[in-house]
Order: sequence, then structure tokens, then C-alpha cells
Amino acid sequence: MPWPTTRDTEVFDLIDREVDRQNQGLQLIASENFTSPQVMEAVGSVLTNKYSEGYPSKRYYGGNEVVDEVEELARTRVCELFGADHANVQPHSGANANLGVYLALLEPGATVLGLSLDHGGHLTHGSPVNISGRFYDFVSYGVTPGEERIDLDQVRDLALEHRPAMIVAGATAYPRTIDPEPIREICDEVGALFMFDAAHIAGLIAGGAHPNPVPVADVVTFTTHKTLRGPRGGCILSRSEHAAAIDKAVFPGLQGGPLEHVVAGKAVAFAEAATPEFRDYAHQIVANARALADSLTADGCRLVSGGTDNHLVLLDLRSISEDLTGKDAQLALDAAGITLNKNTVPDDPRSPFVTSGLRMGTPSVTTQGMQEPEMARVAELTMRVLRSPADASVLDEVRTEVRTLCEKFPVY
Ligand code: DSN
Repeated sequence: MPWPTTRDTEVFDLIDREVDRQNQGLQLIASENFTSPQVMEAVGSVLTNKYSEGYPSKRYYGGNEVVDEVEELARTRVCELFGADHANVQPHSGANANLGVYLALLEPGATVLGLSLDHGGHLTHGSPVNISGRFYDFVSYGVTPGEERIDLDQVRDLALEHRPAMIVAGATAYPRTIDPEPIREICDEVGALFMFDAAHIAGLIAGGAHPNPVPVADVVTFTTHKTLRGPRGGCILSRSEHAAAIDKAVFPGLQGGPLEHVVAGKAVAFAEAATPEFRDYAHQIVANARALADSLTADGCRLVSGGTDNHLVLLDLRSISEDLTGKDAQLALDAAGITLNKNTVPDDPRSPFVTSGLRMGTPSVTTQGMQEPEMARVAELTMRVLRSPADASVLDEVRTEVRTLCEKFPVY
């Protein structure tokens, strides 16, 4: 059957609308970014047509001579970028990367330590609603009550008490540097494996703006689409001794055919992240987050941990109004063209669907070319909405100003 010649306007009109939305509003979701045209070209390529279960030169189907080279290129590039022994570039997502590691290295029911969800951890770090919390015995550590930094004393105490098979570090909503060294020491003291989930900060690590956990941890997982600015997907880096188990866990243990068009996009992104321009970009992400934090704080908003060392800030909305929830704030800001997400703050009395906080991140606006002066403006526009979330005229005014700002920094 020939391919249809009529354009599917229903779908492509929606995509055009999404291009407008991304161009015209402020994209401040800390886990998002604007990937490059070359990454998108690779993801939209004929590699989507190919089945390639297995790994380079060990495939189940024929015709994989080109795909083998694509995947090998991605593996080599990412190993060079982070200084890793081995890479598995097939995980479809960060969640699958984490699950692949658990399947490879843990027995069902094994004890694992992870950062609790409301202190900034991820669902796959043992949430009871996630497979990680159902198949493994996760024990949560948190942040210190005052400074809101990862409580290493608690990690050590819990490790000595529970003797975990693995300690998971990494976060989705933690604004500070995570030093892998002291966690390695605790792992060594109790004989635990060390997995570092670097999903949020992979780009900061690649660009030299944050410490690299690869030489320190047994396994490092990450997503390729956040600060790293590649296509949507996951990746696992490991020491050679874990390579065979991890590859077997990802396929055939967890996934079927790899998405080789996405693997090609990952290869493009890994090369982009190895450039001097990307180093500047990674440092500017952090500088922008600091500028955003300074302006928000100066305007009276309390930030979790008092500021940031990375790409994100966490606003404690109770410092603006006791009645303002993350849910309402997110809706009001979205209506004003400022897109971000509600987020719990440590020991949040509200549920994860309501929350007392907001998370804001700078990877996307930094890709657009915004710098410190624009971050002060973003903070000012955000605070204006947060002070009058129910005032339609304020939301309209801010929306117009957001659009004018974004027009100066076109994306696509
Ligand atoms: N959804 C991602 C985030 O926003 O942090 C984590 O998977």
C-alpha cells in the first residue's frame, strides 16, 4: 500500500501548536530542555524501522550492520564523556535504567537505601507506588531539618542498622551538590553497592559544573533529555565487572527491541556535550539558577536549603502565603505563560498532588540564551503571579510580558 499523500493535519496542527507553546512561554520545568535540531533529525530517521534485539555484533535479527555502528558510537562517546568502563544506551527511560540496575544487581526483596520522595528523591528510589518499592525493601533517608542538606549521618546510621545491598544517591528535587565520596565511604563500610542516579545533573557533570560520580560509584544511571539536552531516554554506566549483568537485565530482562533512532539521537547529544560550548552552557545553567534564587529570596520567598548549587530552585510557598498551594500556583503561572511544576517541600503537610512548593529549573531558558538579567526578570514575573494568583488582569499582564521576553530568545 502506498503511503498516504494527504497530510495528517490533525496531528501536525497539534505539533505546530506545541512549537508555539514552547516558543512563547517560559519553560522552567527543571527536568526539561530544548534538544538540538540534529538530535531531532536522528530521532526522526529511518533507524525507527529496524529491529535490533541484542547488542552490537550479537543481534537476533539480520541487517544490523549499520545499527551496530550507531550503537557502538553512542557507547564509545558516552564512555569517553564520563570516563566510564561500560555503557548500556538502550534504556527507554530513566525509570527503566534504574530498574535494569536493580534487576541486574539485587535479589528480589533486597534492602536498599534511597532518598525519600518528599525530600527530593524519585519514585524509582523506593516509592511504595513504584515497582522499586514493591519488589525491594527500600529504607528512606532524608535531608537535615535545618540546612536541608542530605543527612549523611542518617545515611550511615541507617546503613549500619539495615546493612543494605545497595545505596542509591541522586534526586529529582534537591538543589544542592551531591558529593559522591562520603556515600562511597558508607557503602564500603557496610559492603553495599553504590548506585548514583544522575538523571537531573548529567549535563552539569558532563560540562564540569558538578563532581563526576562515575569513578566513585559502581553504577551511574541518567536520563539523556534533561540537563544533558539529548533525546528522551536513559543510560547506564558501570564498572566492567557489572557490565554483563546489566546488559542482560536491560535485554532480555526488561525491554524488547531497542529504539535505535533514539540511540542515534543519544550519540549526537553525547558529542554535543563534549564540546567547550557545552561546558559554558553547563556553568551558565548554574549561574542562572543562582541568579534566580537570589532574586526570589530578595523578594521574600523562602527557598528550600536557602538557595541552589545546581539547575533548580525549590520555592516554599508558605513564605508567600499559608493558603497558597503548589497546585494553585502552578495553574496560575501556567495561565500567565510560566510553566513549571508543583513540588513537595521536605516534610510537606500537603499531598504530592497539592504540595506546598514549586520547582523551577534553568536548563531550557539557558539553552535559549537567557542570562542573569533575564533570571531577575523571571523571578519578578513569577512573584507577581504568586502574590495575586486569582487576579485575571495580573495573569494577562504577565502573559504579555512573558511573550515579549521570549520573543527576544527564539527557540525553534
Ligand atoms: N519526571 C522527572 C522530573 O521531573 O524530575 C523525573 O523522572
